[in-house]
Amino acid sequence: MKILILNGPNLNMLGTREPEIYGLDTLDKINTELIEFKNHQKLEAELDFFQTNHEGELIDKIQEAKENYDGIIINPAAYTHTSIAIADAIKAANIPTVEVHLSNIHSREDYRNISYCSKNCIAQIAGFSKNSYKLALLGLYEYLKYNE
Ligand code: CA2
Repeated sequence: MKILILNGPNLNMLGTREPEIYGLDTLDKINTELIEFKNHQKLEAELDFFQTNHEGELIDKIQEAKENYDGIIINPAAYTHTSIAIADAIKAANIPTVEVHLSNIHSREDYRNISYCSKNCIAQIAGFSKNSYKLALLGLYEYLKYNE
C-alpha cells in the first residue's frame, strides 16, 4: 500500500512561530514521527512526503497520485478555505483522501471554518496537533484494507 502525504503553504515554517496553535515541532519531525508510528503499529504501508507553497504544485501531485498511490493524506493549509481547484483535483483523482489539520479549524476564525476539500475526502481530522496525521494514517490504512 502506498500513501502520499501532502502539505500545503507555510507548513515548512512549522516550529518557528505560533507554537501555541501549531506546536513546536518542524514538519520534518512530524514526518519522521509518522514513519516511526507506522512502524510501531506494523502498518504495511510506504509513505512519501511532499510539501509546497504553490497551489498548482499540489494539484499536479494529486493528479499524478492516481497512477502511483492508493491513498492521500493532505493538509492543504490555507488553501483548504479558498481552493476549489484543489477540491476539484481530489474529486477527479478519485483516490481515498483524508484531510488533516493540526488545529481545530472549526473553533477558529470564521474564514477557517469552511473547507472546500472536505466534501471530496473520506474524512477530516482536525485539532489533534501532530497526532492528526497519525490518526489520519490509521484511519486511511484501515479504510484501504477493508474497503478497497
Ligand atoms: O491547522 C492546520 O493544520 C492549518 O491547515 C494550518 C494552516 C492554516 O492556514 C489553516 O487554517 C489550518 C497554516 C499553516 C501555517 O503554519 C505556520 C506555522 C508557523 C509559522 C508560520 C506558519
